[in-house]
Amino acid sequence: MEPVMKKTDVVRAILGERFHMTPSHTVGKAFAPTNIALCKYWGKRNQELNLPVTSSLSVSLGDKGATAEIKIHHEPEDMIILNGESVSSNTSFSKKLIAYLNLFRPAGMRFHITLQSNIPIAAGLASSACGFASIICALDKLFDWKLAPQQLSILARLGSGSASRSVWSGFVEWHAGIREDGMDSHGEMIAYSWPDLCVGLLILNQQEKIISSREAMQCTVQTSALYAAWPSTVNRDLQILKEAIQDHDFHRLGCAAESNALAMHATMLSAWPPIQYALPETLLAMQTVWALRQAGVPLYFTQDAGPNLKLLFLKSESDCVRHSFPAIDIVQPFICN
Ligand code: 2P0
Repeated sequence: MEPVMKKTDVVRAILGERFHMTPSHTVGKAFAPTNIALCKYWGKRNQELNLPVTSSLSVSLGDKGATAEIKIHHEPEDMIILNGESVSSNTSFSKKLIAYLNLFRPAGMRFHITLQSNIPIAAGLASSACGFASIICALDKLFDWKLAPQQLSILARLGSGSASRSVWSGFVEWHAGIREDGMDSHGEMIAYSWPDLCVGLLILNQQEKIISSREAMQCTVQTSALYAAWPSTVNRDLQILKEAIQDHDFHRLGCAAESNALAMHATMLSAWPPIQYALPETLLAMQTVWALRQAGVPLYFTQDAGPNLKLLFLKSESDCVRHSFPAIDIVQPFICN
């Protein structure tokens, strides 16, 4: 059955007359940070528009993310350069990107896109989130659309759900919304800073995902009996996280984030076929975190659709965390480098 509302309908509704504008500049360039969800987006109510079942909440990772540079390309095909290397148009990466650009290009126009990312692609570090967010922001500059951040967030969501949160730095809540056209499903910045907050990126395995998060969430929604409990888990965790952010209550923030991630993975374990992103090294790292916590170190983790962990702690614990996890890459989301 054809979806009622298509991506192109959303683009036309937001751009209006601007859809027919020719580029005002020779190049549009924008950076978007990657984001780590403290309360996860897991499950869609609309596959076409990437509309989520629940709201979610993330923290953007400062200067870790992607920079997109887009120009008009006077050739028959788009040219895509990823981290300095040209990418063939028949890879799944290019196909996804070209399908996204098709939503915005005036007839016959081709683009030259340079995407530079300073995070490992496909290592569960939300590379598609910052990729699509940087691309829509670069298109906005190229065409001089001057869209509002919430409109950019809606358009970024059409590429990848979590990209709707990468339009901002700091804490961001993505409101699930209730409308069928998704015009109320966008990110919103939570205007609280937390300079001492650290996110440690613990790359445990760089292999490609066993299953894409898109397929994994669909399988979970369709087959997991535990998924019925997910919306109420999210409601509880979102409330706690927002209060913890306001109060700078690190313990509450860490507990809610870790518990939310584990609850999401529990829904996957109870799906059929079962989905398990953790590897032995993931479980070992979790056990180290739990042992340190038992010993009094305020340290928590979150895990996305991959085997790697993101550790949450305050700056005062940095040395201790580095000692236990020498390979960790520590980011302070609220401190500019
Ligand atoms: C999140 N993830 O909130 C959750 C937690 C993975 C685990 O958003 O299908 O790449 O493109 O909307 O955004 C990854 O999902 O999925 C994700 P699509 P997306 O960060």
